[in-house]
Amino acid sequence: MRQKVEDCLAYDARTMVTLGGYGGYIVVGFDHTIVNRPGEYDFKILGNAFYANDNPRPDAPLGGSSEPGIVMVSVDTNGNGVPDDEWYELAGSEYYKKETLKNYEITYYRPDENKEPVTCSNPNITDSTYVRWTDNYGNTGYISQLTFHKQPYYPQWVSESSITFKGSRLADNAIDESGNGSYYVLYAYDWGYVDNHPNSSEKSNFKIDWAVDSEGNPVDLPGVDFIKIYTGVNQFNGWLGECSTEVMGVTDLHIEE
Ligand SMILES: [Ca+2]
Ligand SMILES: [Ca+2]
Ligand SMILES: [Ca+2]
Repeated sequence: MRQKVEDCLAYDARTMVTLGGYGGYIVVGFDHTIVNRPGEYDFKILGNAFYANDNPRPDAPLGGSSEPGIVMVSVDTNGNGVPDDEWYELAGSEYYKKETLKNYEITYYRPDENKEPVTCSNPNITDSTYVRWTDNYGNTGYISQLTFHKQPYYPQWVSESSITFKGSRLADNAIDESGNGSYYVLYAYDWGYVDNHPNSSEKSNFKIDWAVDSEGNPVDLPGVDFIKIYTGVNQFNGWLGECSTEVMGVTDLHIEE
């Protein structure tokens, strides 16, 4: 799977990689350090976000298909070429808001392969209790299996029966504007998230200046060697499925050619 993902993204291949539900992530590296030019955008992350054309709500804020992913950056401090160094979150527009949960932890449980699917009123959902999750705020829920995606959802390269992800959790961003489940609008956050604004937007660019440590203190990084992106919202949106950040590439904005 690692090789498959690399083939999707490396050398500007621009093939979409879907990170899955909250916490699903990818780490990318480069053949050089992405330099931080203070005050300037340093890299762009491509997703597949778009704005809605037919939002029935007048004067709605920008939204459509925004599935915000949170960005972390790292410096290869120990020089071993591997991302085993400290990570810093890029504090986007939601970072300091009280609705953003810090130190969020979610655990997903491997579905029993003999599990009987549970259907519901939505014909696009083949199993509404497919992958169970619990979090450290006392919530529990399920990732539903949809007719559109027939592959196993629980990572097949993970041998353990459960898998835990930790990070910041953004507030839910989708609203069923139709009231009947037919038209969800996934609203964009202002800035600093992946798959949140269209690739043509400046708001799909990132500044290394936004990096903060685990306590939320700004850190001054001369450049970064690794970038991690994870799905930052834990929300199920009916026939669209779970909020799942897409990545199509990462570009150093300081390289001319
Ligand atoms: Ca910069
Ligand atoms: Ca390292
Ligand atoms: Ca998307």
